[in-house]
Amino acid sequence: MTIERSLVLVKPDGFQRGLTGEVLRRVEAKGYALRALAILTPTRGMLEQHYAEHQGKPFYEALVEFMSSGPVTAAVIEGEDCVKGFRALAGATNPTDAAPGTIRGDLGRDWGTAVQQNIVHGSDSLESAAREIGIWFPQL
Ligand code: D4T
Repeated sequence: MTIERSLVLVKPDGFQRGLTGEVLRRVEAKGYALRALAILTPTRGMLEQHYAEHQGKPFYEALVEFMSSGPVTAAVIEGEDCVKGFRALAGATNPTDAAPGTIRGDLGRDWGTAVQQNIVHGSDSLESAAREIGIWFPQL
């Protein structure tokens, strides 16, 4: 097992609700290390790169608008199998379906918005993690 890195975002809804500390607490309590941390409001260009796979989907414009609506906390986390491990901590994409015990299951809900506001993002593969860390932390 090699040590992995993953990109975690506390999205604008989570940031605005003051949940950054709770998300980072869960990451650290799980045993993953924080390797980089930043608060920033992403540009449209960053989000177009980050969400390139979703371009053209019905929720794409609402997603980019939502993600650029305010500050986010971006983190690089590290640990064995942490890409899969953080996805498990985050829970299902739809917070209504997300299991209790997960970040989205415990802290998220459907707010009736055009795009799901589901508090966190976590890279979905090692390849995505490397690509996304390059977008959010080009200095690393
Ligand atoms: P992210 O990428 O933000 O960690 O979320 P997921 O990996 O769990 O989900 P995703 O990439 O498939 O979707 C990105 C983002 O778009 C929202 N979304 C997604 C939505 O509002 N409606 C949808 O039908 C889908 C598939 C939620 C997360």
